[in-house]
Amino acid sequence: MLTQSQIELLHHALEKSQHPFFIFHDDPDGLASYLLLLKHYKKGTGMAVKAKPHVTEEYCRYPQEHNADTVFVLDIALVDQEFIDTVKLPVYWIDHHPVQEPKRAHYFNSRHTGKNIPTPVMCLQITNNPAHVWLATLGAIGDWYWPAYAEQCRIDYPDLLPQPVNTVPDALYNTLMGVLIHLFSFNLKGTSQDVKRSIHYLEQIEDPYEILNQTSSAGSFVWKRYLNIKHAYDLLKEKALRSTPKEGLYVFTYTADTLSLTKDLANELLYRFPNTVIILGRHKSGEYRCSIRAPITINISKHLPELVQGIRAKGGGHEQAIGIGVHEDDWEIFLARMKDVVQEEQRIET
Ligand SMILES: [Mn+2]
Repeated sequence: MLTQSQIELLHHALEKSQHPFFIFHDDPDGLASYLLLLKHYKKGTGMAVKAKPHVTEEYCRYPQEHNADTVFVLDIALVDQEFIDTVKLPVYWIDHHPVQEPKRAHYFNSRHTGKNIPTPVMCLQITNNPAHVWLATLGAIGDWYWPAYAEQCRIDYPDLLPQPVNTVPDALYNTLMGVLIHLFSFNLKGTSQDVKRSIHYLEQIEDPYEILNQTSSAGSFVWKRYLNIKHAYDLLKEKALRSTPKEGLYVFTYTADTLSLTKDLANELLYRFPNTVIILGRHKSGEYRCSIRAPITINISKHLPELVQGIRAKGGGHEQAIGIGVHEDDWEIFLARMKDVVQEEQRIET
């Protein structure tokens, strides 16, 4: 969480800026963070960082093109020092990924207080706007975190998050709040042009029922895009569910050029197959781009060095979730190592 003085500092910076430029992670919590600040301060331009959450020097041109006077970086794990030095604007960076030590940037990371609290929770602290509690709840649950203010969201919108739902997976897969979270996620898929258009319409949404009941043209637009991508997602899920876990390990690979549904599907498969390590790989350009999910009893990132040693594979992540790219010719070696890891972990458990 942010301290009172950090809240005031960020609030003041957002008030003072005439043209803030927001750079945010292209996932539901990154997008919600951006929308919370944009809707409250009613100014600025936003840009989602696709693929890796990593801002490099090349990004300097975007705030410059928009005549921005301040840059706010939201929910992004890495910002190169070259970006901060070259952009020549004040940079405020709010995040919850592993702590960095940038120079000449105002850096806020909830992990400084020893807790991993997602970015939208901190953005709501800054705006303190009761009209947007639903949006901050969407962002937090979208990042697998149950915020205290979810109770306020229940009061504001009882059917989004009905009682007795009180866990993240239950909310994600069995409530209208979960539908909204997937809608945010799916609207961030596809070409940059598609994503830009979706963000443009989401910026206009004030009430979640505009989306769920399609009562505004902005709501109808993002709903339609959601249904389109959901169709592809459901087809893929149907195929994926034909595979079943073997000895605690589930593996499914697919081929797709433009649409990456791996992260979303890996999460859902872990929900459907608890106590299983999930490997979901998208085959593209000679490699398998994988999302790996592990149950709470297994720390999968600890095994990363032995999994990639000596083969063409690269990845990173945290205890229960990693992303990794594996060269197609090394795929079988990688899978064999995964089997060993899962077996070893099961031995420890029993
Ligand atoms: Mn994120």
